[in-house]
Amino acid sequence: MHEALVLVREELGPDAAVLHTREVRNRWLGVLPGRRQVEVTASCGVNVPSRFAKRASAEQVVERPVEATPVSRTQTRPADEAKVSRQVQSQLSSLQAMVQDLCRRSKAESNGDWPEELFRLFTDLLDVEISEDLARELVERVRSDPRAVGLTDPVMLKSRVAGLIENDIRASGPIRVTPGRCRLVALVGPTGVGKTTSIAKLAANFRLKEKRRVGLITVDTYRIAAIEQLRTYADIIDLPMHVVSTPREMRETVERMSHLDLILLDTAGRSPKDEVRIQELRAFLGEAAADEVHLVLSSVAASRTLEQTAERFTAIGATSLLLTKLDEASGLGNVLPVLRSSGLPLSYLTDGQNVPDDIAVADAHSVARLILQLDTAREQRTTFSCQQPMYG
Ligand SMILES: Nc1nc2c(ncn2[C@@H]2O[C@H](COP(=O)(O)OP(=O)(O)O)[C@@H](O)[C@H]2O)c(=O)[nH]1
Ligand SMILES: [Mg+2]
Repeated sequence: MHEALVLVREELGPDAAVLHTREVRNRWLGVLPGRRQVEVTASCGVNVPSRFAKRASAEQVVERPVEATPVSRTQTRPADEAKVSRQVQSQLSSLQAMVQDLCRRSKAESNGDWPEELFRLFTDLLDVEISEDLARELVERVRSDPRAVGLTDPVMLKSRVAGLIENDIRASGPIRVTPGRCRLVALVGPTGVGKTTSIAKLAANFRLKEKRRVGLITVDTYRIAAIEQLRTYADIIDLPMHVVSTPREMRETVERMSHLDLILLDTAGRSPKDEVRIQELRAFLGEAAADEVHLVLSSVAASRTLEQTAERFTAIGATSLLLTKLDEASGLGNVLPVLRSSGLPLSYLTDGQNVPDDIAVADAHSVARLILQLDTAREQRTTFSCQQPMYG
């Protein structure tokens, strides 16, 4: 080894990096021990700490020099390095995936005596981003469900879970507009979740398809662009629109618009952690005497964030949840906890930026299947679809 390393240093210089060494033992006639050989693969181009940087310590490592014949001396070129690096990267990625899968499986297997089909169900639930605890709870509930006894088909089992989820969540149905009775609906929530876009979708549907008299109010005076955004929609859909900057103005404006069938109130995005702004919003909502306050949540947010946000906005009067950006979410299991724990029913779902098309009334049956990505011929629910009509 010592000799081989000296050869490497001579040939590739002191900065060469040893990539690989191995001892090769030839056998004579296939049985008798032959000469010991070492194979050293080194490069002066690959960027790993050089073993020759500290001469003394490198030599200390070689305690017992043996008769050695270097059988391989490899010098890599930059093109080779890129190739090697790509190979290493792809091997690392597949290793990572393998480890993750193993971790999942070992977690599943630590769940007592689940038969194979229930392990599979468990990992299917994890795949749609349902948390481990919740997935375990759902699997246990399926196991103790008399109607699931003997079921082994993965789709049928998922279908049973869909039934459980469907029972756990509530839907409010569409906004019920009665001509001549002004209904005021506010959309609240964090910034950038799609409040204004959803207002435009709702306004366009109620105005253009349902022929209701609709008006818009915005209290989002923090950004000029926000007012312009809503005004553009109001102009296109041909709706009256008012900007309100104080709670007092709110009351007057609502009174002035009370001849309409529906007033949609757009609000500025509020961080659930910003207590002052949240209280300010509460004052506006109080003056508006909103009939419905839809908390708009992005389905790409983390589960815990969704729960905390819902808790904060429920305290200031949110009455339902409107989930946006379903098209951007890789799995919807993260929304399940907030649907179960907030106590708020789901009103609408949105799945894109197109006004007025990408919105639908939520119903528990479809939402449960969307969460589970049940898209089988038997279930026949491959696409984003809702059972209910848009209007009340
Ligand atoms: N992909 C996707 N984008 C959406 C959806 N809803 C709204 N957006 C986009 O999200 C961004 C913020 O929307 P906006 O209505 O201004 O959010 P606001 O700050 O809550 O009023 C805009 O680019 C919208 O087009 C949706 O359902 N899916
Ligand atoms: Mg907005």
